[in-house]
Amino acid sequence: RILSYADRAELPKIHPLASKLLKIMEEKKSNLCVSADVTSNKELLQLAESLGPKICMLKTHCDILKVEEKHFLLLNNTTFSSLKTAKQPDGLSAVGKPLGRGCLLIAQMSSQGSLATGEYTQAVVKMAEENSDFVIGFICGSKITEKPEFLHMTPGVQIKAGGDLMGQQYTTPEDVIYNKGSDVIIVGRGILEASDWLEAAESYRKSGWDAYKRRSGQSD
Ligand code: UP6
Repeated sequence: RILSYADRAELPKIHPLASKLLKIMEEKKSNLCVSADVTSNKELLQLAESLGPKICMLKTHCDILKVEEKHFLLLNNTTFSSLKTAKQPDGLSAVGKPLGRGCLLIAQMSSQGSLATGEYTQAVVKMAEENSDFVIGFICGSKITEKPEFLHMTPGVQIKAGGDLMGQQYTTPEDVIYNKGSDVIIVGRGILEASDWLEAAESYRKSGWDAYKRRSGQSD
């Protein structure tokens, strides 16, 4: 039997942020991260407010936000990536750790023809293992390390498998969590393009959670 999210939250070597996320997942019965790819701050706040109860994490794309109503520009200062980070993620860690932050490394991508495969992916896993006091996991398509301290988070998820015109490839929550052994599904348009956000989020939450229960051999 595999370790539950709750078990993993208590691992002796777990990063506090990973532990926090795993506990949230267990408490809210949600392994759903919504990708808030919206361009208005109002919509972003609405999303957070309405879908908050269904999600374990909200992923933002602050650089696409247009703050138009009040007539000012938005300067998106992503503290970590704006620092000198030649020796990633060592440089990040020095700044992020004291702030209680953690980082996810992109190990694989969901887009067609992605070059983030094979040796690159392996090098990323190694980098994570060597920096486990700061790296909490990966953006990836499937489980890439057996170390239960690391979180696997997967984009390119829709209830119906398929793709878009820009090369995005979709697999289902069931496939990602049950077959590929990932921990979190990252869903954007599957929810944002639905007529009812809340209903869509609930259906993704349920699929993701059911798949996790099935994987971990628990029935509820
Ligand atoms: N994302 C991917 N694939 C990756 C990494 N990141 O799709 O390999 C991001 C996208 C988008 C979200 O930039 O913000 O995850 C997926 O959105 P979607 O569900 O609407 O395709």
